Amino acid sequence: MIKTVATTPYGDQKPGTSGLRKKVPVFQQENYAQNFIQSIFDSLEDFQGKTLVIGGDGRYFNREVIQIAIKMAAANGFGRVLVGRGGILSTPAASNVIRKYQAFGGIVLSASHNPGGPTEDFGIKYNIGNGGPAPEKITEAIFARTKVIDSYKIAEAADVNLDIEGTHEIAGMQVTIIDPVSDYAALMEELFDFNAIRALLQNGFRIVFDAMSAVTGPYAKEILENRLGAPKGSVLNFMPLPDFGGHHPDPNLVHAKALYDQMMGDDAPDFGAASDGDGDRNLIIGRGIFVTPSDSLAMLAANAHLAPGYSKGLAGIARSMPTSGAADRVAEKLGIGIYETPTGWKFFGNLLDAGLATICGEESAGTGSNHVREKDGLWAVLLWLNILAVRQESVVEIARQHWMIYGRNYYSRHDYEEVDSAAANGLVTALRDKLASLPGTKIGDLTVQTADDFSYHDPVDHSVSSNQGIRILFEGGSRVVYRLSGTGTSGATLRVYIERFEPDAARHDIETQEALADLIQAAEEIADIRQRTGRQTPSVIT
Ligand code: G16
Repeated sequence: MIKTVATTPYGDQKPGTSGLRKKVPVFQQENYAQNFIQSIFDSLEDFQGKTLVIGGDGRYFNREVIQIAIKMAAANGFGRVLVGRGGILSTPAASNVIRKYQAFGGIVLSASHNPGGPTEDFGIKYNIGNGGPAPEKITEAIFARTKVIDSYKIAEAADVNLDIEGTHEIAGMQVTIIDPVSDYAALMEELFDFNAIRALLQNGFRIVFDAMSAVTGPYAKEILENRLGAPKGSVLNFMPLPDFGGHHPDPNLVHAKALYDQMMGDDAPDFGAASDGDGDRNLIIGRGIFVTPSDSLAMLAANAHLAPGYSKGLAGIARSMPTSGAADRVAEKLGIGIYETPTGWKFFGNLLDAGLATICGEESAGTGSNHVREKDGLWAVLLWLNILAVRQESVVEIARQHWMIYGRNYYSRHDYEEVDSAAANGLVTALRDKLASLPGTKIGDLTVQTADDFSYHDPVDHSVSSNQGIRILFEGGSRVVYRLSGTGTSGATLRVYIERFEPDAARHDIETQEALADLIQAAEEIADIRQRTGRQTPSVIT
């Protein structure tokens, strides 16, 4: 039986950088999730009888929304839904399932690296048939629909048992519960030389992977321990928990500090890594060295040909604007294209589909390739391991040689979290207002060369995305970028990205904050951060 339920719109369902993210109690309001899901379906065309993929990162409220989404998909005319067992699908695995089974699209339930639990974060994101996040044209249509929606359709049926693989029927629609891991693990085996990695691990190379009680646990156990033979216990916190064990599943130096300390300590393993809530981010730490995400992108791109899946070379590299220019130097040396996009993985989709880029990456701990249309945490770990297995050198040796060849981009991001929204918007407006007057300004030894608000012209569909971040470029190539996060769920988060290029190998050993000290000071002076935000220091430095 299909029911049409009357509803009234909510005014705050605007998708951010990556879908709609709100606190759980917001999502628990009457019809809140239903309104958004119906608005997604109302913004799509020609999906009758087709397949929809549904899965999430296992966080609190995941199972409830999955049941709602299944019943609404049936009522709206989908022919089949594929759901990960236990409601689990990591974001890259969901992307793979959409592509492999030629689904019409997918609903991914996650708030990524944000905490989970009854008062923490939840999210809903729609992915299109290429497996990637919906482009702005669709997210804007969804938002427009949420503002006027007056009813939704749902099948009246019992809940589906999500924990047993098999096929059921709801209102004429097939519901198939699939193993969330096997398709993804098979794809990784195609891309990487598992024999070489297995041999590396058998020869005493020690790894530790922290799944942060989030979605990558089952994937990492199967791939790293079962298939590649890493000793049991190499994967930590491998049970996905609805509240991530009370932790913040963000693989950065603050929230994965225990891993960092272990990797910097005596008797550290050779390689440490972590992934986030939904499995698309990665943290890479070699013994005694943290590899910044921007450097990791550049190093992976420079060495990708050592893995079977990339042995023919790369078509191009894409990075988000705030990501450091380290990858640009690799692209230049390889003689391939480099693309600079706004923050948000959705902007890479067109470049990947058009075959312009093979590898993409972001400063926000995301790296991925054309194997799916999402960033992919375990993929980055496996590509690193494949490179390490072939080169037979340590992470620190590979990093040092890389800097020697290409120079080093010192890089840091300073986040001011949960700042008053009006104050944060005021800071950005004031910056925008003075952009034209900044060139030529001297701050200490630095001189502003150019200043603008980044606008992206998509080379494939020619769409334009404006106001994507304020860039201050100094003479000599150093840079400060300011933007407001599009993924936070309370107040505003100001991100300040600071970068200095250092070609001289004799100066590659400076502590990062020290190497950037004058730029950090300039960033403060230009934007008046302390006074406008009331914060003396950033809440997170990565
Ligand atoms: C999402 C996006 C990324 C973006 C990141 C941070 O990642 O997919 O492209 O870099 O948010 O965005 P912001 O700086 O606006 O907070 P995730 O891992 O949260 O899905």
